[in-house]
Amino acid sequence: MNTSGSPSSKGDPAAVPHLDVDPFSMAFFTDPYPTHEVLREAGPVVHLDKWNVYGVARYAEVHAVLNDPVTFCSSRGVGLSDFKKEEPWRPPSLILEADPPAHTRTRAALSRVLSPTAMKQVRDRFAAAAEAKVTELLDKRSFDAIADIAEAYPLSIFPDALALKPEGREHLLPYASLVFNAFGPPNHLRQEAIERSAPHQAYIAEQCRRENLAPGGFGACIHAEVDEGRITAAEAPLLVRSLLSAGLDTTVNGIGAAIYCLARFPEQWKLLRDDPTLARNAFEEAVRFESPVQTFFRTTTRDVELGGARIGEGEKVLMFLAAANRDPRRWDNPDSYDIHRRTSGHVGFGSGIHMCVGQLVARLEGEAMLAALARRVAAIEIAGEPKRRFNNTLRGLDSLPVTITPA
Ligand code: 4IA
Repeated sequence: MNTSGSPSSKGDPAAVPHLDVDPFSMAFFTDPYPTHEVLREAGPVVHLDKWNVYGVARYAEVHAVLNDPVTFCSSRGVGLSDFKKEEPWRPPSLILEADPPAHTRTRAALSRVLSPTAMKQVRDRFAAAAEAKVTELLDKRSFDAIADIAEAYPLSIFPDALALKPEGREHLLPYASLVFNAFGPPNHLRQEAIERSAPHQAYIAEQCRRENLAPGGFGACIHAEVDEGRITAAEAPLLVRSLLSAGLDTTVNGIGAAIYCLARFPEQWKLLRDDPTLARNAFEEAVRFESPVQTFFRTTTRDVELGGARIGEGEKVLMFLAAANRDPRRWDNPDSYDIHRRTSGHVGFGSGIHMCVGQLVARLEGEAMLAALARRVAAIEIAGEPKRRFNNTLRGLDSLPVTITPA
């Protein structure tokens, strides 16, 4: 500390600006972008008094926190709640809410299950389902792009890719919505979701059991890791739970984001139509531009200096992935959706040891759907008022009425 009374010299920790913004309020969700700019411009590290947490919204600091998992740990939870001080609402995830060395083994198991080799097994099915969906929608012409594409397409392939039983699948999206609301503070979104959670939790726990996962699916593949001695029989159901928690609502909002972008920016739609091989990058750019997973926390394991600011041990640090993905310090024209952009380095899938283990599945779904649309649809027009869906972590729409024209 500077105890001499002289002006702070280089090397002294900088004062951290205290802000009274609530990044979990409905006003913020409605239009987060002006506040993202306030957060980035206030300094490399800010303090959010409303929830008594630090925040980082610039690319450099978000990237730095994600890539120092020893100092900024996950095992105390990646939501506001500190598992060292509060009982988690469900048993912690063995991958998301774990640190090395425990994390390393569970991560390796899910990486094998969701590997490039595993993608070859599902690729043709994902593509055929996207084609079938587009055929059905070309017949309808006017529909809701959220319910009828962003939700319907992943629901038509992902539960089957896991080889879940057909019964009870209506619990999948409500359970995921609960998981993502639960990372937030104890606002009405979190509290109401947890109050109504019992039937969804019961469904999920049951489907995670080995006998409820048909051979050949991702679920059975996770349980097969037990036979290889790489995870224990007790760990397997919880790792299946991770896929059920993180594998559906994320791609729903990713695909929803891509369609919303392509409907709003017709010149980008035209570029995709002219070259459908751009589908994969158009999806990736939508993940950067909309950042379906908006925020995540870490917890400090020691006193640390970050961006010139001092943060004590045991503090929660909120990472604004969406603000980092539009930081003008890192991106040219950050607020433009540009399907030709070099998207690599975006933090929409995170970064470092926890970077999305399902990213190949997500990209495969996004690419398959956008490529099928690009080949067979001439135009996507917004045909009614888009309605936002409010969630403490996920950004996306509840409804997007569109009309499509056949190619
Ligand atoms: C889990 C960050 C988000 C995509 C996520 C949510 C839940 C889990 C993992 C990741 O339950 O393991």
